[in-house]
Amino acid sequence: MSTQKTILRALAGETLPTPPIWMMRQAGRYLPEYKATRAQAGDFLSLCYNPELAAEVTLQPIRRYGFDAAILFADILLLPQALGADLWFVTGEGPRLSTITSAEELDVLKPVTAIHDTLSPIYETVKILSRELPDETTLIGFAGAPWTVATYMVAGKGTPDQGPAHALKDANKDVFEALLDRITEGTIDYLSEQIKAGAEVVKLFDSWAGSLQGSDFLNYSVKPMAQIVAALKAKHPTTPIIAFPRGAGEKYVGLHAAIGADCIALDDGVTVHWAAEKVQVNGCVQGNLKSSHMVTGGDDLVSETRRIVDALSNGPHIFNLGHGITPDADPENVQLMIDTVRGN
Ligand code: 1CP
Repeated sequence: MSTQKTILRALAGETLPTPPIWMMRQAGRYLPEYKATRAQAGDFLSLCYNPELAAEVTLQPIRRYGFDAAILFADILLLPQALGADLWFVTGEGPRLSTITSAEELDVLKPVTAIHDTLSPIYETVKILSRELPDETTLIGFAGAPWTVATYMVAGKGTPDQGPAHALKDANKDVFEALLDRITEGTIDYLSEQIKAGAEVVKLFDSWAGSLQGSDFLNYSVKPMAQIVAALKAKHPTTPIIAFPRGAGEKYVGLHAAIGADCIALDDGVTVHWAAEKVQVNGCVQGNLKSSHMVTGGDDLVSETRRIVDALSNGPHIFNLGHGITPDADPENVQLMIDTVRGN
């Protein structure tokens, strides 16, 4: 039997009797111990840039639940900050950034080589984690995909329809594409440093891919992710990559090859049997359970979890939610999900 970590085996294409499991946003506000450490740090960004405390909150869900993977505690908006955007969080509302909507504003950004000045504490967190994680736990690094990061850099905040980024793309394509290129280049260097520091897998979050249609989806979601994957594979050929084009719908078909990813993460908008037939046939998949089950729990949680495990049991599968767990989730429901997956 292979001694390799279960997540790495699934990512290499192995079908396992029990899928390994981790959870998007597994370190977060649904956990009392997270809230305590965040209070100690002062605020969210201070927590992200404090390697000891960021490692601590990364480890909390591993200690509590024994997930098969830990995901580095950081945020996709740290790269824009490292590129020179102002970033702050408004309590109860979310992130705010200075906006980029013109060539002049784009010119103010720093060169990609400068990002490590800001991001070096993140690499330190990765180093601490690779020392402190249990032997069987895989360490996942991450970044936002260029389109999703651009939606925040253009609008200066989260938006329901990513309207400002679409407007810039349609009105000033050159500036929009130059911004995407800058983020793409920065993401390659950022993830490469995470891998050098000890990340064993990296994940690209394209949380807003679903608002791109037709050739825009190919040009602005798939293509930049494929560029990042190709550059990382050239430098780190053995590091598996997970891509999460949330909201891709029928466009999920063929993405393993189009992006070059070892695993495609599924949101909860696709039917699991459809995904088994159309997406998992091309490689490892992860995700699909509705995050709301972590709030409501009970028999529905158990039956939905079993349904996903069964439907994806004939190919490589990592169990996960279709999106991040929410602050109102009950930590006991997370345990129930894990017990159901592991058949305890
Ligand atoms: O108040 C708090 O403590 C902050 C809440 C929070 C947390 C816990 C934010 C603010 N970010 C994070 C951590 C985080 N973000 C992780 C850590 C690791 C883990 O999963 O445990 C990760 C992977 C992310 C990724 C992230 N940040 C994404 C992509 C995934 C997704 O959820 O779609 C996005 C879009 C962000 C931006 C962001 N950061 C925080 C918030 C509230 C948001 C969304 C803002 C919005 O669109 O309005």
